[in-house]
Amino acid sequence: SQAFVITAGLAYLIGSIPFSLLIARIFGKIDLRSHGSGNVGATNVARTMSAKWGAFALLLDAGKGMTAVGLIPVLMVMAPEDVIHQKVLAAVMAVVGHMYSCWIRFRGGKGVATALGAVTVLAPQGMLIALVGFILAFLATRIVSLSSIVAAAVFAVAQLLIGQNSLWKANTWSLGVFSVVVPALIIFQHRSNILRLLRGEEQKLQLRKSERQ
Ligand code: NKO
Repeated sequence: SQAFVITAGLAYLIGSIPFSLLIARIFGKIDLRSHGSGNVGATNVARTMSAKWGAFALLLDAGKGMTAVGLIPVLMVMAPEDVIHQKVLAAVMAVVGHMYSCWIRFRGGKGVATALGAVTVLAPQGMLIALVGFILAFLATRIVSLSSIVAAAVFAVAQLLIGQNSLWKANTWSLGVFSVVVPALIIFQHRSNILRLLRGEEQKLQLRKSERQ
């Protein structure tokens, strides 16, 4: 009903704040969209500024996901049986807001950090398994995009196997849908990375020297 609409709108607005773009503009005096990969995400901040600023961007973008899932249900109180659906809606809309931000012509980032924040609150077991997937893929390849794609896929599989959070339980059908749809969106946002990966042109993460900030 109305509360779901307000939840969706608030979560979208939280997700739409382009923190990476703002950090690069304010502290790096660059337009992230024309530097490095051109992506408005934490990885590109690390690549074009420094690891420190990249970590800051990751923290703020993850914070959007955590805030949407953690705070909106406190502001917009719903019937207990609806709260899980409200949290799932908030999580999806924060990720969508990040990917299709109204402040930057409905463009945006790839949703990894925002989803990470959201699932830290919403599905911590699945998050931890996905994080292991990310770390192993990154240690093996040093390619962030590939590691993000692996983490998204691992999250979907883990969530469906975890069972109590799965499609098979009627009371959490929304979380089951989320666990497939959000990884699919994340992988779709990596389509240019996937083309580069297939051509063998995707670069390993190289950080600038920190004295360049
Ligand atoms: O510039 O195209 P690029 O090389 O920047 O960037 C590709 C990159 C875009 O994403 C980001 C955010 C980076 C976050 C890195 C830490 C992620 C640890 C994530 C593990 C769990 C993810 C769970 C997803 C649940 C659906 O890919």
